[in-house]
Amino acid sequence: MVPDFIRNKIGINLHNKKGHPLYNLRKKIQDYFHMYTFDNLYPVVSVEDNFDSLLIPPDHPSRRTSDTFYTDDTHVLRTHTSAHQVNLLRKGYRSFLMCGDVYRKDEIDSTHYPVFHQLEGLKICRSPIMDLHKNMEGLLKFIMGDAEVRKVNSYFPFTNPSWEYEVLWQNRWLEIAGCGIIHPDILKNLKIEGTGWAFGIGLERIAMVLHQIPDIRLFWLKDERFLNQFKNNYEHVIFKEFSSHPPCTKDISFWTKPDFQQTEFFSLIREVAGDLVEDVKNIDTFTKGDKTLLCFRIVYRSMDRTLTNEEINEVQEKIRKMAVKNLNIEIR
Ligand code: FA5
Ligand code: MG
Repeated sequence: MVPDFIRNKIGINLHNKKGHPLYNLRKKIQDYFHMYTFDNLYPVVSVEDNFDSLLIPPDHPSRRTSDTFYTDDTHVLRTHTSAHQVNLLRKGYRSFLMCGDVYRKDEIDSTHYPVFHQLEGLKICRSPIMDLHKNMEGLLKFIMGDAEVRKVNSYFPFTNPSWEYEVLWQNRWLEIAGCGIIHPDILKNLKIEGTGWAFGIGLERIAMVLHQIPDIRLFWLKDERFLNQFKNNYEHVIFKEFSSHPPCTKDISFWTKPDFQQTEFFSLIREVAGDLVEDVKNIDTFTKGDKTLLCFRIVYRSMDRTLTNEEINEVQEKIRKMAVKNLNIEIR
């Protein structure tokens, strides 16, 4: 089910906190679109809303318990704001924005966090392909100025065609938004005539590029040294590092069976280590028969103090024990 570390994030709503960089950013996006914004939709939604209504097939990997937090058999913590598309269309809305916290079992590194925020837009209109790209390009210029962005072909079950926008950041392309033309079957099921577009933006990713924020965990800090930097004149703020503490690195190796799901292991690490973990990488893989030996390198670093080796050994030991108990693995 849902670990406390995740459950405790429900209701925090960083996107609604005045002066927070995610709030500032979503206001700026609202200024561009002038569309009504739903910003208080509850993040526990039905499997039907999150997946079925969006034509996501029954065997799609994103539905697995290793990727999605289920609160019971028929409900999940929404994995994207798209979960509300069909209900809002059914209620008669034809052009709107939605903004909210979304939840996924995902990688652990500086640009991935199990809770993040999306801003989604949807519009029923004619010539949606032209209108979509005019809006996406206009929006990205409006919020990111001269940052280098590119559009690549992509795939989502609920849009066709689909694209992703990426931005050049620290010498690599970082995904910032998915978008496309609403799948005709979605509109047909709702008996809506016409065409339209939809997009979903990752707010943290854009804010990181805008303010040069190096780690996605920083958004969750209640530290005034973080928050005060964005309170006034946030637009051109370049984040100033206020504390930098040394990392502590530990490796863990274990034998897995074919049922092993990496995201499940990452989620367990977050549950035990919380925000102390900065990065996890699979650094070695060795297969023998139906067993695979995996080695992961875990980088721990606190954002507000120096960690002791003893403290991290304890955390590491807890991860080891819990992994043995819950994941059908064998420590080497
Ligand atoms: C979606 O979630 C689609 N619902 C977007 C969409 C909406 C497509 C409407 C078409 C129509 P995706 O899984 O790519 O797509 O996520 C969208 C954005 O969320 C990504 O581009 C990225 O900026 C951000 N994102 C994804 N995973 C994470 C994560 N773990 N941490 C932070 N940001 C993330
Ligand atoms: Mg994507």
